[in-house]
Amino acid sequence: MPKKDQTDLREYKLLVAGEISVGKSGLTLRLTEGRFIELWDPVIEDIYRKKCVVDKKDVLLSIYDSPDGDGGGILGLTDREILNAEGFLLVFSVGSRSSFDAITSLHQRILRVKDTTSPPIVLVGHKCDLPADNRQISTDEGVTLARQLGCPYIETSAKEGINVEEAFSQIVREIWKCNKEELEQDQHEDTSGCCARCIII
Ligand SMILES: Nc1nc2c(ncn2[C@@H]2O[C@H](COP(=O)(O)OP(=O)(O)OP(=O)(O)O)[C@@H](O)[C@H]2O)c(=O)[nH]1
Ligand SMILES: [Mg+2]
Repeated sequence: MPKKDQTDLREYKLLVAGEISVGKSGLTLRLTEGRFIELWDPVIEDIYRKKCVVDKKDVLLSIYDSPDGDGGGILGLTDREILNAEGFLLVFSVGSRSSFDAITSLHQRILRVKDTTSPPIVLVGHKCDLPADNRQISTDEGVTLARQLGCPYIETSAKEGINVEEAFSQIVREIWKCNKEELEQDQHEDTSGCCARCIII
């Protein structure tokens, strides 16, 4: 059987977004390069591509690691970057209350720009390796916010390699779920509209 080339694979465009310094690049680089980089040049913007297997399916992830633009983090994100993405990892650091507080407005902006009520999103509480006294956000708070946003919650660490692949797998599953719901909705509209199945003889 011929080996599957990267070009045959379905590509998933993902955006890793969150406040400045929450660890967006750390998370992305841990997945794509398998290592933790303590100091990363924050001005570098890039798209990383990585072939992964999600639920036994080969997929190609195109990950946009949002750069430290004007003002950094969320402020540097443009509408075009949001529009280009199919799935979103909304990242806060469990060691930073302000990064957690920033998630709600980021979420609202994504809904507005994408003009949809439920785009594929995973809420990520990053730097879960931090010791308990450095934590500002509990797991319960993360779970509660995710419930409000209607998305899954996962805690990750690039430093210790915790749940990194799982976070990216989860966003692919969310994309699958949304696409399936859209397909079912379209099929329903096709069959329920009065003229949808008219046959002119
Ligand atoms: N403890 C801990 N520190 C981390 C982790 N991931 C990243 N960091 C540290 O957090 C700091 C910021 O990491 P980056 O990955 O550059 O964060 P960023 O969100 O890409 O930052 P900007 O691009 O500047 O907005 C660096 O000092 C990293 O070493 C992690 O999983 N655990
Ligand atoms: Mg970065």
